[in-house]
Amino acid sequence: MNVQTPPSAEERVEKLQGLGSSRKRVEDARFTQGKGNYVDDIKLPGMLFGDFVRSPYGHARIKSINKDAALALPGVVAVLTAEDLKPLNLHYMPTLAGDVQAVLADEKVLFQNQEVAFVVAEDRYIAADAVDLVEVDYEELPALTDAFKAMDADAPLLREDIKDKMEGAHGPRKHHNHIFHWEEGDEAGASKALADAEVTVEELITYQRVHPCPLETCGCVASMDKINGKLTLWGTFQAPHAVRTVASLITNIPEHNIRVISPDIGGGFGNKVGVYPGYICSAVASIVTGVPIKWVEDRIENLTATAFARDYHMTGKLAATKDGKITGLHCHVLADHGAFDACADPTKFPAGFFHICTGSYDIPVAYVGVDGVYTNKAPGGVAYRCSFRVTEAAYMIERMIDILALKLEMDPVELRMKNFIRKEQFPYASALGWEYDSGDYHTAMQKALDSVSHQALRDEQAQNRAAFDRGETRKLMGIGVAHFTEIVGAGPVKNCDILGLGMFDSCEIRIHPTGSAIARLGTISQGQGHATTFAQILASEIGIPAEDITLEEGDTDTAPYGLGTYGSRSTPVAGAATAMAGRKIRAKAQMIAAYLLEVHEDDLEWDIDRFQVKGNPEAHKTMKEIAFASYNQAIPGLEPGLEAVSYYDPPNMTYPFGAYICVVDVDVDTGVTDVRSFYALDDCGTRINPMIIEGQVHGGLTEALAIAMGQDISYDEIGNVQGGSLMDFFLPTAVETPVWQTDHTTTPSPHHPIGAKGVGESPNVGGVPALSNAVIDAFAHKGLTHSQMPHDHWRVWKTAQSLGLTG
Ligand code: MCN
Ligand code: CUM
Repeated sequence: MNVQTPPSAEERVEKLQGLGSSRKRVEDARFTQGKGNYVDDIKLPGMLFGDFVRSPYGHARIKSINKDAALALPGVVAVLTAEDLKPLNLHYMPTLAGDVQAVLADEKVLFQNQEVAFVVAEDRYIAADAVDLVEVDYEELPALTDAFKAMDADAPLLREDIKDKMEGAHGPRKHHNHIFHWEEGDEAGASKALADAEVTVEELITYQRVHPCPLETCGCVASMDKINGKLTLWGTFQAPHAVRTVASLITNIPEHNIRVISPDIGGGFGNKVGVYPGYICSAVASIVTGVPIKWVEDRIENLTATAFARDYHMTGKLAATKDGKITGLHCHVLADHGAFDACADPTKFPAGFFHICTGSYDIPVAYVGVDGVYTNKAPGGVAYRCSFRVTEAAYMIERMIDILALKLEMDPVELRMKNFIRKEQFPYASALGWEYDSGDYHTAMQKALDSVSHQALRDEQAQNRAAFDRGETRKLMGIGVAHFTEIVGAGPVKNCDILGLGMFDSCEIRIHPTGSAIARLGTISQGQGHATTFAQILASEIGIPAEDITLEEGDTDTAPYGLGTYGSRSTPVAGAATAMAGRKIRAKAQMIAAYLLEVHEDDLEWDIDRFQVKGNPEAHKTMKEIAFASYNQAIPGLEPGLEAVSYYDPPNMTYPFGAYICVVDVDVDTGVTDVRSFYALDDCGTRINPMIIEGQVHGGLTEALAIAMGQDISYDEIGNVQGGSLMDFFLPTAVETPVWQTDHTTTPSPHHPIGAKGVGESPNVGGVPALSNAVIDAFAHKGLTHSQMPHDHWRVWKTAQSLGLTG
């Protein structure tokens, strides 16, 4: 007889591929074989194509538009201008920041490549040809591209449409180019700390305008079915449900008649949070023509007209004692929002979570004030692994700490260690109003220092500097340290909403009779691997192997309402909803098991993938057996089936953190900076899938390298955008990318059901200051306190030259 031994506990755990397993990405079989289904893969019968006529000017009045030649081209179906949208009241659309944005330019253009007319044609080539045939007569106006001049008395009036609007979303407007003033903290207290301080430092720290530049550009297919009145919208949406609600509000199509689908998305990085004119124009064109319309941007359109990132001018001031105890922080930000305030922040926070800028430090008093201004640049603002402006906040404080260390002649690590929030201070109430959930910064920093042999590096640097001075080398070594504190997982509904929609998230689970399952979430993966990792959370909660769980996101007709994926919120919020919905399944499963085993529920205990009778593990029912019973037995007092849904409103955000150390070698004669090594320790609480986390960190660090070392979307005085194509905009390849060394500590979140914190944006938050600090540190002994990013070869060479170091 063949007696099979039952699988051991370890084997059963292994089979689940639950929490902590480096399960391979289930998405990749599709992606690596060209079987993804992106927006541009959607082809519907009779589909037409849209393309935009865009402004060549940064600021100009539109005197006339002549469509005749374009309409005469065979294959052209329509040319829409603002005049056509006005009767529908759709020539402006609401932005996520309480402003309005022109869908098609109304009398004026306000940034280069702004949408002026929408051509609809039988194929995209005809549409492109017709774009060239639309004649627009412009009268050029003086452009405003320097945010520091936006509120000058003689600054040009940009937004004529709101010139009489005295109130911004957050208080009175001070000037016709002023958007908002927003502040947090104790200004008098911070000023007093500075006035009383033994040592102070001050610096203007600019985080340049950059762009997330996802591989797939933005696009959509709009299909209005005139027979049943249903509008279906496939698009590059990071928040499909919110798009559905906004679409219903602005078109008056009832929400149940709108179906929004985010298919596979080829990278979002925040670029796909906003609503763009292309979506509206495609929907309008489809409603009017009754046929499907596709619109997909090209690379230049994406880089120059969709959500940019950063463009923050931050004046930081730190007060400290002579021995390096920080006593206060004061920061003012001039925020360049471009021509329309289309910043995608939770509505109450026009500067996002910038007020996490006290960072990892126990700073007794702090103040931030932010003024947003209009300029003749593309709108947007929050994108690019930013955690709602945490990137800017971390950059400011981590640069200021290095500047203070220099003034105090103290090692920047020692200064950090001295001011870190201590482990026993958590939960920690920051001076700017946040409650940090958990952290152990000293342990993380020490592990980082030991891993890279920090002291040996400093010794080597001292030798390098001496050798440089003796003329034996032309390279300077720089060591950059950063310790960041992130804030991710918006939520709580009481603090965070988008246009009134509270930022909860959701998961709905349905167990099938044979013991497999489908889970649907309100979030949407853009490459983060949700289908892999959220099944893992569930596997550990309900004892069904991850491979037997289908995960679905992005279709508003089937997924429960959620606020989408950005701000690294999926794990903190939808991940929590997944665990909670799983627990509801388990609670019902327990009742079923009790009935089947003829015991009281309290006599059962959960064990990996089953309920067993306490003290008698042989008497058990596996989740698979319970699933079948739920469909097959009439259990008194219970409905058939096994389903659950959770809408999760997190009690707080999560505060991941990390310690990064970077070593660079700068060639002073060429400005070429070689990243010799980069060590990144991340603590994101309980780790669901270590391999996916590592992938997230590698991607985020590569984007940090891109920003710190080369990316820049700048404008000349007349409003021409520079860096608007990949000829000028730096996108690192494997050639420029160094080897990333990753590490971790694990400090669970006390309020998240499985203790997990987000991680998707952390490497960008910490990576940029570490790289920037390293480059500046290379010159610190020659008197350099700060230099402007990006640290491209030219700028670094100019720095060397200004310090008298070039040959
Ligand atoms: N994860 C984990 N354990 C944790 C935390 C996260 O295993 N403790 C896993 C998650 O389960 C998920 C991934 O790591 O599979 C990222 O999770 P999370 O930090 O919750 O972030 P989101 O899923 O909400 O993704 C958003 C975040 C943002 S805001 C940007 S911007 C960014 C980023 O993700 N855009 C990306 N990483 C990206 N990665 C890819 N490939 N493409 C993008 O567009
Ligand atoms: Cu701020 S970029 Mo991400 O939040 O999608």
